[in-house]
Amino acid sequence: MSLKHVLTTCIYCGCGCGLYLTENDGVLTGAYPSVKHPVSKGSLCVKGWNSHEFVNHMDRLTHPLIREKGSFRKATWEEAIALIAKRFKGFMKESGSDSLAFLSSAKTTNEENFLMMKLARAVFKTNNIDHCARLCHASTVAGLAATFGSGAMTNSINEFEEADCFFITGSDTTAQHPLIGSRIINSVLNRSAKLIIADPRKIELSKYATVNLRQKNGTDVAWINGMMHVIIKEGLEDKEYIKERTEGYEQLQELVKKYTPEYVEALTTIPKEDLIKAARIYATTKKAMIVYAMGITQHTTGVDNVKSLANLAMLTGHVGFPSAGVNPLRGQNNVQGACDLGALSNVYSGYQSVTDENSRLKFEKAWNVNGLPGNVGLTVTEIISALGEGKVRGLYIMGENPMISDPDQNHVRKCLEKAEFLVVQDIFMTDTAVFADVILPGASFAEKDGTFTNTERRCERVRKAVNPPGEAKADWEILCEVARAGGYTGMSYKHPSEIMEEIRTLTPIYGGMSYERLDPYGLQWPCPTLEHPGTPYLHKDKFSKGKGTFMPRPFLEPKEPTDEEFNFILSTGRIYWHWHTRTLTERTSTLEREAPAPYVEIHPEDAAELGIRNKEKVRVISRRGQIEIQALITEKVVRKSCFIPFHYREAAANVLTINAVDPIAKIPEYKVCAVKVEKI
Ligand SMILES: Nc1nc2c(c(=O)[nH]1)N[C@H]1C(S)=C(S)[C@@H](COP(=O)(O)OP(=O)(O)OC[C@H]3O[C@@H](n4cnc5c(=O)[nH]c(N)nc54)[C@H](O)[C@@H]3O)O[C@H]1N2
Ligand SMILES: Nc1nc2c(c(=O)[nH]1)N[C@H]1C(S)=C(S)[C@@H](COP(=O)(O)OP(=O)(O)OC[C@H]3O[C@@H](n4cnc5c(=O)[nH]c(N)nc54)[C@H](O)[C@@H]3O)O[C@H]1N2
Ligand code: SF4
Ligand SMILES: [Mo]
Repeated sequence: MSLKHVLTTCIYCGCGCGLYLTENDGVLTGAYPSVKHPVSKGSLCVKGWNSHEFVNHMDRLTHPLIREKGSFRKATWEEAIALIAKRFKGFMKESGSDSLAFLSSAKTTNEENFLMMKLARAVFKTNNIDHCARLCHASTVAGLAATFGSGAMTNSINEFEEADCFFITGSDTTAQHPLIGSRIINSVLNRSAKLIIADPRKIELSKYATVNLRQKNGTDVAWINGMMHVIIKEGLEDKEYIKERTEGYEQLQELVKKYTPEYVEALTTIPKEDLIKAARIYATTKKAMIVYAMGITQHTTGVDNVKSLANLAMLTGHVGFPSAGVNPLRGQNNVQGACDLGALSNVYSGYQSVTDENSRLKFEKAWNVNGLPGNVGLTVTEIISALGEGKVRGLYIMGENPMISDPDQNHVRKCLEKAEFLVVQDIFMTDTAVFADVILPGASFAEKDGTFTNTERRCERVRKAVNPPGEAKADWEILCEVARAGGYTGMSYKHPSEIMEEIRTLTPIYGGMSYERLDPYGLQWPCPTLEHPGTPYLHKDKFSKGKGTFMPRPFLEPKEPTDEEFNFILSTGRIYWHWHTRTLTERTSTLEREAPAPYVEIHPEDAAELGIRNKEKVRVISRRGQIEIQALITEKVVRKSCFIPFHYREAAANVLTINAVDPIAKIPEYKVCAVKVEKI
């Protein structure tokens, strides 16, 4: 008997902690933190410590399954792959390539995301490929690319240890990015760093805050413009920085004129004294970091929100230095990587546009194909709707669970029911997989080699510790088999390191990332050559696009404001213990024990008015559906608003949410819709 210790990267959040998996006799027995790893430094959150448990679970998919006469039967790999190739080729012939669509996965490796987009584009000739970043940081990718030239976190996680001011908005950091949250608390307690929080809900960090702005949900552009109004009025802007490094300042000055603290208070409920205080602290602290996540991005004005934060940072000269910048915290373990590797409807790997002829020619040559499509493809929610309309006839989903994670579940169910041919490749039987025609069993993160890229752009190794169960195979191997069955000979690799060699030659920001160099703790992009040391912070001396561009935006209301009947604002999000659609965490005993059931947070005065007691079941109703759910009476939420974690199928928040999207980023408005709450 001998215990093996395998250094790898956590499967859960974008912090990208380094951890060791322990293996004994072919079974995973535990996980513990790497002490030398730059992010984990000897710590993990509870999900990391328990990340081995679901891998061993008896519910794992172990064989390919094919639907026959309404139920699933075991199939061989040859049968399943041949069926997929035959149906997909058939649709292509009858209805054209854009009758196919592919959902890739931020849970899988960089190499697998690269192959998924190669499969969609080179083999099946469609740009209908997307993944959960669309539901998450699509607003960031669009908003920061337009203002700064790069849609990624500007700084590194360890720079949080040196910052003097954190301005956190729409991020429940200690719950969702625990190893970043703890650095923030340390800086506040040990170094007296200032902490400004702008969040409608009370979060764990609120109790450490210098200023708490509790804005009305969906009013972010208004108060950010208000802060800029105060900064300009008080002469706190960085005039030299604006002149040297930016363009478009006059338009910004003009637009923010009307956002006086009084006007902003009327729109957002933020007391004007607090807005002024926050503006002064942020503008006058040099090492100031803006930190944000879904509270900013998941709106029909998501891109406007992001642009407004970028404007604020440029106005005060707080970008392009260590511990100063704009930091969108990326959520999934590899959502940064899935975007970098081109699992998006408009770009190849490295954000090279599909509409640019030179990029197309470059990839055609490398992949030895003709006629790569030049039209931008459909995005996640568009793909699901097109499936319902019969415009998409074949859909291939790898490692996503839209039945629980997409907005407006009744709509999603109808579309999945109508699917002509659906392939789901996952490690468990999901709420989406039950609609599939073919189910393919994938290997989990502990059962394959590859890389993940974390939120600070650090590409790091994932290493195989055990064999996959039954006949399950690594996603990259499955994708190669589908490509070959589809008649394409350019997708054969012996090991993921060979896929990375192809990625390196086609993707300038990953140019220097060979597997040898990624040992032991990875490299941060841009890393263009084999000699380049990687880049801890972006926009040093100049922005990626040259001059930073101010993009002033006026405040617009959310799509579905409250009215007399639907008089509560519903906001949805997550909790510390669970992961998204719960496929992994409901199979991890410690996590499930701590948070076994869904709930809706309601303010005590609203509960009293409705005659609702704590833990009583209530009905929450929107224009799209209704759920019955336990009430949690708490002052965490403000009056006439409620919050539901979206993890639980038993009372799925997405039955209620609205499928309204940002016009540019196509991200759904998960953070605001109108509901009513009823006593049962
Ligand atoms: N434990 C755990 N951790 C996770 C995840 C998980 O499922 N579980 N998921 C990962 C993923 S993919 C992501 S994207 C991240 C998300 O991480 P976060 O964005 O931190 O998580 P959320 O709970 O979605 O929302 C964050 C905050 O937005 C606030 N908010 C709501 N409405 C508004 C608004 O109108 N304006 C502003 N400014 N704020 C608002 C909410 O009150 C909440 O505190 O977490 C990652 N980490
Ligand atoms: N109401 C509401 N809805 C939301 C949000 C919200 O705030 N509110 N947030 C949105 C956001 S930010 C996100 S990121 C999405 C997340 O939405 P999804 O990506 O759909 O959620 P996950 O549960 O993470 O799904 C990942 C799937 O991958 C599978 N998996 C894990 N490892 C592997 C592997 O190695 N191979 C394969 N093939 N499969 C694997 C898991 O079992 C799971 O089924 O949800 C969005 N939905
Ligand atoms: S902080 Fe994130 S990466 Fe680190 S152990 Fe927890 S879930 Fe894993
Ligand atoms: Mo996300």
